[in-house]
Amino acid sequence: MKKILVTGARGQIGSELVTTLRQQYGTANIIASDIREGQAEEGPFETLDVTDGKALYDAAEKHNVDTIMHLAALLSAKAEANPKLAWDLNMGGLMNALEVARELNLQFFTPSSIGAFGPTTPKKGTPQETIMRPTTMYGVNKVAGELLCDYYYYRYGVDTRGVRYPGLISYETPPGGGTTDYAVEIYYEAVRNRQYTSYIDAGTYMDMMYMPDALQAIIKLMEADPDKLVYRNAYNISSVSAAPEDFEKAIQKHIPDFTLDYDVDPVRQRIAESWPDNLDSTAAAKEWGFQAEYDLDKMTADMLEKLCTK
Ligand code: AKB
Repeated sequence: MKKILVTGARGQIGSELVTTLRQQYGTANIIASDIREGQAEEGPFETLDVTDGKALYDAAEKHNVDTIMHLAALLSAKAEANPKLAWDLNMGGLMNALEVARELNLQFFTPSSIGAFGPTTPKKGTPQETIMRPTTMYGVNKVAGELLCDYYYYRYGVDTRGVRYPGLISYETPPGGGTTDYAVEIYYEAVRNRQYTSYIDAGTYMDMMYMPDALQAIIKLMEADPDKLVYRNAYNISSVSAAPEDFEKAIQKHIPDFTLDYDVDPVRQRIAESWPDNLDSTAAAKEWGFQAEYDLDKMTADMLEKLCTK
């Protein structure tokens, strides 16, 4: 039976990942941790700042975990507003978590992102291996993070694994400080006000994914046969490539009077334009069977139904 410490457990991915892992492996075996205080009555919880390496080590040792899923990080727009903090948290936290994995011989997962790519990367069908010259602090952190995880695998044999996440869409916990957040807000506002003003311009394509597919990807990758993993730390995964007007049309199938207009934020628009339109996820499919279940229409139907009954 697995025993897993999840950092950043109160964030968008973490909050749903902990629930899914607890269903799969048992509540007592999943230790949620976050710098924000949590609800210990829902299962084991540690208040934890990942920039404190000793506290991270103590939590992992105390609960005798065999795996760390390290999610604590600043997203792209927040990182752009505070690059020094982003470096300290995203790189310092990752280094601390990898050190704990090395010292305690733990399996390790951390997400990379479409943000690891930059404006010189091929935009369509972005290959698994290609030019990676990001122009954001978040992207610099993600590329360096991928390489650092590779290093811990080659140098120390730590079983590091990871995926490059697209923008993630969910109805439980809203994201905070990302460039792709509009694709979550649009659903909330469609249900609340039947209107949304997008800070990302029409015609700007990015990869997006529904949370159930994102969570299944982690579980599948972590359970995959290690001998099959060539690109163990940074698999391209994708399911939906969409621009704001694609969400508009998909939502209008359920809410015909929904309207979308634009008030473009230059910072997040610049970040979005530097990212790919859609990634090629052939390696993930071949090496560990990645397959998304949700396309734009299926995701939209589920999101709107869940938000309407929330
Ligand atoms: C962000 O927009 O910063 C994230 C990401 C794509 O990594 N959602």
